[in-house]
Amino acid sequence: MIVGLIDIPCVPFKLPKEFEELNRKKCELENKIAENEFGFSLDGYVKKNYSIGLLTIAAYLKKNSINVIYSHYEDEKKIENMIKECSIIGISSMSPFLSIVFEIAKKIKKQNQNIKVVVGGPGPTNEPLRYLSTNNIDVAIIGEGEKTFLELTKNINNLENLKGIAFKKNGIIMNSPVEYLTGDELPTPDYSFLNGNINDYSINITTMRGCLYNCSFCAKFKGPVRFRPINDVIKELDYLNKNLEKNSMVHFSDNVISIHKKRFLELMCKISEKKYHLVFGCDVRANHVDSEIAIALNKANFKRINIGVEDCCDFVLKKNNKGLTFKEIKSAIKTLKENTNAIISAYWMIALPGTNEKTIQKNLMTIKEMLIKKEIDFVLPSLLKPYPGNEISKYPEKFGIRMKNDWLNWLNNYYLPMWESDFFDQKKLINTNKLYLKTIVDAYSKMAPKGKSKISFKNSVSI
Ligand code: B12
Ligand code: SF4
Repeated sequence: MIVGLIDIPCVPFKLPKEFEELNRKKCELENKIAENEFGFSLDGYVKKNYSIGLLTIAAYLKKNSINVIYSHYEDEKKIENMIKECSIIGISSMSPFLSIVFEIAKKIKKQNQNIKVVVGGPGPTNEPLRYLSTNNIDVAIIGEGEKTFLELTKNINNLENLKGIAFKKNGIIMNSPVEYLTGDELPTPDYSFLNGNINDYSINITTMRGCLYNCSFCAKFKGPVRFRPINDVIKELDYLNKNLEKNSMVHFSDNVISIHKKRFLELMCKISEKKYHLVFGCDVRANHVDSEIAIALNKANFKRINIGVEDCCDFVLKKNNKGLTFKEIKSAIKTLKENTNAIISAYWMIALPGTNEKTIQKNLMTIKEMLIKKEIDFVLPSLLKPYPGNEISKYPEKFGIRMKNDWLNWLNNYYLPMWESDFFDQKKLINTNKLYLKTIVDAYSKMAPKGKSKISFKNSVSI
């Protein structure tokens, strides 16, 4: 049997002129600051993307002797070939890409009605019925896909007993939840499936799955916390070090990389010993940062560390279940600044529930002040989006939010906010988003050296 896998990791967005200009400026200034003050370029973040989960599924199927054809959604030739060769085709989808999945599924079924079309990823996991609303999709996989997809290939005509799927049979049947892989079973992505040169891709890796927290705006990967064996992670890094050019950026996208401190320190120690020619980035959570952790990150050559700040007002953080105060987050940032040579960036949410005119002004002032005093290097703003799977999308009334747009139409209007509230209409959301971007760009302009950045940031957006 040959199985096809189609990846939709990222879709190029076209922004309205004013947003595009602000984003371009922001990215160029960030790069100039990175080059000037930290001696390295951010180009590792503006390359092609891939879905980590689809590469681990490909690896798992291959290990279990299933032949796999893997393709990016835009590679029409490869997909044509896939439709000729495969009896099952899986498509990976985040919620914003629903319309692309519908198109691909239609194309497959038009050419061969007998191919079973299966969808997985954060979109189908959180809204399986939505995906099954078209007759062109046969099965939605809910949650972790490796075990379920392998079982599906063996039981495609007998779906009743498969865990972790939804499918149609005289109505829609939702089976019992998936059985999760153990940490030791978590596969290493098989990079040989990527089209072309691995150096053309932004490399994101994960060393764990799951998260113990429940921030209102995050549609995190569901399931218990599990850790990949350190030796597997090191083998993956050995492979990347062998195949990536010197100084390539590898970003650890773990939900909470240092949640298990002893294991984290062991991993960092092994990475330091290896003396890779790569540079690393990661995301951290403030209550899992201390000086020992920061020193270990620095020793292991982590040059970019992103931390979730989200908002500087404690009541907003509380309302959104962040589980931390701004003082605690600021103290973690100070620890990172004092103990590393990395660029420290703050994820900052715009328009979280609880926001009012006063909190907007307070956030803008805090951002400006922290950037100018160099307490933080970059701010990564993100307008709230009720992605299916996060608490806000599950309980919009509790958070005072009304959905205004549908994910099916989102790609054409993606700069339009998906929601409104008593305080924010859509216009105010767009203007507030712009105000944050302008404040950040103004502060960067005061800090960045003059002259042009080496990189063109045409495709990089922050919305
Ligand atoms: C790393 C990451 C990225 C990377 C890599 C994406 C990837 N798919 O691997 C990049 C940078 C490309 C990315 C981009 C975006 N991301 Co992102 N990303 C993440 C992050 C931090 C980790 C994802 C991850 O590695 N999970 C681990 C792997 C193993 O899981 P997985 O990929 O989901 O795959 C498993 C299952 O989903 C399933 N599965 C997946 N695909 C398929 C397909 C089939 C056929 C089957 C059977 C199963 C299956 O099986 C896999 C293995 O078990 C999460 C947040 C988080 N904390 O989880 C957000 C997250 C996934 N991203 C999200 C979003 C929305 C985006 C964007 C679309 C928007 C944005 N944030 O700007 C952009 C794309 C922008 C654009 N211009 O197109 C949302 C998705 C929400 C949703 N309901 O869809 C998340 C949850 C963050 C959030 N805001 O809440 N992202
Ligand atoms: S934002 Fe981070 S800590 Fe919060 S739920 Fe998501 S992954 Fe977990």
